[in-house]
Amino acid sequence: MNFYKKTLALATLALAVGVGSAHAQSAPADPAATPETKRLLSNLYKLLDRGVMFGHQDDLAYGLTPEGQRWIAEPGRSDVKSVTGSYPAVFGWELGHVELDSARSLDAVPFAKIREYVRQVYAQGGISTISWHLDNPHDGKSAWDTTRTVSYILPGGRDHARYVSYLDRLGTFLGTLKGGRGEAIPVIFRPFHEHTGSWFWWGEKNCTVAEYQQLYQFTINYLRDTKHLHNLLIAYSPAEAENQAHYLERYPGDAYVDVVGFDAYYAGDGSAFKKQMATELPIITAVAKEHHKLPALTETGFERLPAADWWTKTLLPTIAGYRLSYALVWRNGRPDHYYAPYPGQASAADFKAFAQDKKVLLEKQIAPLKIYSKNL
Ligand code: BMA
Repeated sequence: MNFYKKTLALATLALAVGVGSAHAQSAPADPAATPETKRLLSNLYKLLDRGVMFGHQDDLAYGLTPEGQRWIAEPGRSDVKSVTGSYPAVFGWELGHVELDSARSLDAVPFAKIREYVRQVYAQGGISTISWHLDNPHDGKSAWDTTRTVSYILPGGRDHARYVSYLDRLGTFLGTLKGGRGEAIPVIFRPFHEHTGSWFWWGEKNCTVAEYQQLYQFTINYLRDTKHLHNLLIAYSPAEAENQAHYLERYPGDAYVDVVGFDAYYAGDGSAFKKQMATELPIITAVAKEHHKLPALTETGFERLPAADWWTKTLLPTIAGYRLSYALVWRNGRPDHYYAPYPGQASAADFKAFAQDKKVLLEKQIAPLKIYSKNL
């Protein structure tokens, strides 16, 4: 083979095994992403072949005792670990009220603790994802205040300066998430979630498509360019979507998104949950493929878990046929508001069986992979 033919053959081989596309697929949306962030995302794509990572909101911050009473901030304690022997692979944290310079989140967790937890998770080889139920910057009420707001806080708007001050506080906190060598800890940031529901001021009935997209883009650009944060993977996370066009209607663009997910809760007889899952799991699978993004079930759960077999008979069979990076259940906030079992809870044995399924990944499975420092 002469040099020309050899080069051509090698190039053809590279294309055939998908070297080029695999690389493009795993690059973060932020062109300046840190090495740890790039490595994490590339490894998350590889992990899609192994199974779905299990996640739990505020897992290390609080939970419930076998008697169903609250425990708060007990070092090392986790309801998921108490039941299965392993921490979850993914940990959700909530930054609502960081924008007010408050010492505690809207779920009463001190921000100093959240910083410690994110560091602990990173050191353990797990993954942190961050939600932000920020107060309404227009009228100072909560995230659930649906007064029309977005036009006021965009550049040129009357309350823009206040929104920027919120972003400064958020960005400053995110900038303190550092590992042992001073490196920024990569986190999956999930702003303006559940916008297809209209229960938050950024919901689809409360702002136009263009306003939502501008808010999303302005926010991410500000965190990247002004706050110099390059450790963020961004999750786009609507609630219910009727079809792919609806799912993508307010998508801010490939340059602003790394993870395509959705939030879906089981309630009542579960018929709405089943319908939503049957509609949206195929949508995120297709969108992930077309846009080269990572698919995930960004929030799910069944409040108070009254069905003892929900994990293996409902959740697992519903998601088993899909490639999903992770599925995260919400917080064990109160005796009447929890989504992961605690020892003695009705679904604890079934959750253990779910966690033992070879397609379900907990921290025990992913920690040895050293996803921030090694390429899988
Ligand atoms: C909701 C509930 C609230 C909480 C909020 C933000 O689903 O759990 O109690 O304040 O999420 O975490």
